[in-house]
Amino acid sequence: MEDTICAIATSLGVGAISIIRISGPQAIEIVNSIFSRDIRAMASHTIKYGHIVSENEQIDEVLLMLMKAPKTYTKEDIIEINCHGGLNTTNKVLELLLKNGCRLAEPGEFTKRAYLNGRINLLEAEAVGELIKAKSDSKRKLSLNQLGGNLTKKIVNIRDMLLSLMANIEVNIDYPEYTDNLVITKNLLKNKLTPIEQELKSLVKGAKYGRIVNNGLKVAIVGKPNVGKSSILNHLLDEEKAIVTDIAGTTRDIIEGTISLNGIEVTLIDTAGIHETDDVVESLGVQKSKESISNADVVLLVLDGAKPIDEEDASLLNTVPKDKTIIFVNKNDSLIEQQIATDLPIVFGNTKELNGLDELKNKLIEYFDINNINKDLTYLSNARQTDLINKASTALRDGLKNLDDGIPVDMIESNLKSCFDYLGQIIGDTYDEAVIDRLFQDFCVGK
Ligand SMILES: Nc1nc2c(ncn2[C@@H]2O[C@H](COP(=O)(O)OP(=O)(O)OP(=O)(O)O)[C@@H](O)[C@H]2O)c(=O)[nH]1
Ligand SMILES: [Mg+2]
Repeated sequence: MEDTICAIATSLGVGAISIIRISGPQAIEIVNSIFSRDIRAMASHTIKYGHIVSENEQIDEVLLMLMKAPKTYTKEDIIEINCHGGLNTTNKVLELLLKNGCRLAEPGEFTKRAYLNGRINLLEAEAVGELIKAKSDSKRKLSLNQLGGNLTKKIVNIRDMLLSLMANIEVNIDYPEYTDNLVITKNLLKNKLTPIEQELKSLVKGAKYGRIVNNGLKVAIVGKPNVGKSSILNHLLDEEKAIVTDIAGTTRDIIEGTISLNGIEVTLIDTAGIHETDDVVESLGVQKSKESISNADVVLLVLDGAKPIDEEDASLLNTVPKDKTIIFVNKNDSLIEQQIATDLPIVFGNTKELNGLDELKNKLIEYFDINNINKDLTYLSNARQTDLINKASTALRDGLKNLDDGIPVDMIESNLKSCFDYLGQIIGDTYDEAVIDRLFQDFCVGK
């Protein structure tokens, strides 16, 4: 971090203004050497008008913003040069900075410095990256809330409670003769850990919600041929995306489309009808349909309501994963009386009179608790955070279980320590350099 880094912070292309950002100990000195006015005595958080010059040639007319350490994004001296937009001018100013001692910043390096200098924690740094990429209101709010600090506060509070319990247990071990210290008994520890377990559980549940907001949901539409899978896809998308005919085996490959359910991105995946076939192309399609079942968040198993359940339907009803399947009995415009023996959620409808499709959407909203997801939007979200909160929660649960199994209080401390460490990794209090490097590589240059 002794280097002074620079990068174009705005997207490169023809535009009114481009911003070049410089951060580091030599920022003022380097910019001073290419600016028409002396900025060494310039007050912090002010703007100066002038020209970028190289060997007496004016390169551009600019506004220069100076922010002196430590009240800056990186906690280092930062200068932002507002130059005219466009490739040539912007690149020329950047080249001059590089020639005069700056190094080109790596992706996310400004935010990495903000984190390493203690301006933001790792959770907040990740939120910055997500905020820039956010393409929907929900994603934007999720990132903004992570940046807002409430989650950090929750995690810091839990860690403080764990730390004070661990310290108290240590004191009990090291100074058993001091009777005025609070003695952590099994019951006392259980009473203290139970609310923490609840809090961790809610963070784990929140992380599931956060993942849904960030990654959306995948719904695989499966069933035997000709039951109306592609018709359902088309109607849900409100677009003639897939070919529909009365010939069984019309769809041979995966066809995808995306809808928004109360702000959550839902990818609908139409698949080839699953059945035994000798046709090479069709059987490859069937293979893909089966893969879609394993990759989906929910499987929509479509049955033909106009015909009795046959062996192929029965076999599918048996093989679909019970924990993530909804049944849609299609063609109820010509429904025959029949009983479908299943405990799975079931919706009846058809694509001719457009019956049951709204109910199906509501079922999906209910199934994934989408209305509740949207209420709060203060969740951990990415895979790293989810993995760590799961581990933290498991460590604490293990501690409580060990207590119940009669393991002495002082031996529970290692469970508490694991929980404490996993939570620390979420906010980057303890960190692994490789993880940090990988994390910032996903950022754009200039952030
Ligand atoms: N009566 C009636 N016919 C329907 C309904 N939905 C689809 N169909 C008809 O059923 C036939 C098959 O529809 P598709 O949507 O192509 O069925 P699929 O499940 O995608 O078929 P494959 O791609 O071959 O697996 C077409 O002739 C549709 O018009 C419905 O709700 N009622
Ligand atoms: Mg089809």
